[in-house]
Amino acid sequence: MKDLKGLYSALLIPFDENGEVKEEGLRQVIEHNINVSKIDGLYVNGSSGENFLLNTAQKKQIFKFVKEVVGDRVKLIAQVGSLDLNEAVELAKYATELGYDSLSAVTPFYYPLSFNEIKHYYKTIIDATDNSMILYYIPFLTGVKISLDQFAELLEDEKVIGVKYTAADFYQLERFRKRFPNKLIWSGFDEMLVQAAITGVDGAIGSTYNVNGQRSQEIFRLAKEGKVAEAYELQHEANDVIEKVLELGLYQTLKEILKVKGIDAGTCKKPMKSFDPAKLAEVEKLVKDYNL
Ligand code: SI3
Repeated sequence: MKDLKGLYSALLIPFDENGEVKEEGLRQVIEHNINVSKIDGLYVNGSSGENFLLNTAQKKQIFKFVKEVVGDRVKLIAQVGSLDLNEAVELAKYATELGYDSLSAVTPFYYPLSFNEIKHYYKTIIDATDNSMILYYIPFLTGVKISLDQFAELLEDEKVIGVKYTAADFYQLERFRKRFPNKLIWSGFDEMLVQAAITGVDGAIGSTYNVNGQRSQEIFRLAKEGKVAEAYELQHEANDVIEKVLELGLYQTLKEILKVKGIDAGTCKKPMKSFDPAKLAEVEKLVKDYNL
């Protein structure tokens, strides 16, 4: 199996006003990620891909198109988690046949499911293919919390190679690292990359790496080498960017940054609102000031 460590962009997807995928724009976003952001891989159909607003055909269209454009140039992880377990299985098979390096699935959300139900969900997806699985843990959006012992149960399956951990619980992260030294952890909060790197994660997956990849690679490298003060200098810069992006609207503003750089990053899928054009000058200033 490929070494899946490293920094991944949670791929942004350009949409037109009707909510259809703009394939030529997507090609440009992918090329920017590979050639300019210098990421190690792409996390496809995650939160940043507005996945939970898409129908099955669109999810498949994106998996297929991304693989065609990327080939084997960078690593590819397919997020297939869905409240419709049949859809999750269908997508898992589809992405595996396309050659995705690993699957990932968000914890099932909305309905308060028992841990046994969550286990069954993962087992069903995992058993459908021979691909590996990365748990996608993002409790602030899903409302689903998993204890260390419950993680241990999910990780018993050898095909579960690790977790994409989007939580700021650094105590649990430390306990996880100590207890499962052979499993992989990708940090999910770009604004806490230094802290995650010091805690021993193997990589990171995030939305802002689409536009701030090289600086983030440097943060990760410096923190891993123990050059914490230097890493923090760059994290401060990254967090200036992230703070502004969150203020103006996360995915809309990341797309707007790409547009300022000449990339047709489209708009967000409704009901997400579009970028407010009155704020364009603020984005242009951000790109200039932080050399994005
Ligand atoms: O596509 C994805 O699944 C993600 O990008 C998850 C990732 O953890 C991002 N979280 C969300 C909700 O978008 C972060 O990269 C996040 O955008 C960033 O840290 C800014 O808060």
